[in-house]
Amino acid sequence: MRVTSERELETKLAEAAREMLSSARYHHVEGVVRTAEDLARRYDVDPRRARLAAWLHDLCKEWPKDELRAVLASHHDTVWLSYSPALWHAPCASYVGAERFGIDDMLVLEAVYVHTTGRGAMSKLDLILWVADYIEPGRTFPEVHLARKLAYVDLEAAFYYGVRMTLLDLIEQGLRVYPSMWQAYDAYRTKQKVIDSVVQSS
Ligand code: DGI
Ligand code: FE
Ligand code: FE
Repeated sequence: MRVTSERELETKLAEAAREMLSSARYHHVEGVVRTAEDLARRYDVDPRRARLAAWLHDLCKEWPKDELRAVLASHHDTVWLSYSPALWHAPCASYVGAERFGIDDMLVLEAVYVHTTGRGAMSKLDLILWVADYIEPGRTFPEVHLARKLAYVDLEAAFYYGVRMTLLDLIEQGLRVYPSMWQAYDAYRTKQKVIDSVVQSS
């Protein structure tokens, strides 16, 4: 059943994000919405889908661990619990999007589900959300300029660059890596040559 129009749904998600998130995090989400929409237009993906996924992606980011654990347990999706709690908000937001907001678009729900770790075979929408999350205007880490450039040259290369940087960080900190992030690294590592050529030409 179609509970609300698409515009109403977007308004509801934006309101929920404002209620559930700190203002800094809400600002980040707004940046992801704008960036995801822009990338969607550039790469011929439905911009409304990109906006919905972006509004939803961090909705559970500031929830208490117990609530996140309960959502995962109620979906028998407990493999996450042996990895860092920093990852749990992604699958939780996907479940909350379906249950509380009636979203039944699997492309949107899956993009939100994989927005932190990535996976071996990323859909175009998965890539757009992941990369928009990495390069939105509020991100200030030193490599973000190259990542932004890559995003408009080759979306998969930008994704690979972000995954590689994140992995290097995790390894340096001695943290556990979620398996689908390794799969993403493996699947997209041939994109290194695109990164090299963009670096050489700049
Ligand atoms: O929610 P955001 O801060 O906007 O961004 P995010 O959902 O991409 O990342 C959340 C954090 O999760 C980020 O600090 C990096 C970390 N992370 C990503 N993949 C893994 C991970 N942490 C661990 N321990 N293992 C992972 O595989
Ligand atoms: Fe996130
Ligand atoms: Fe985010």
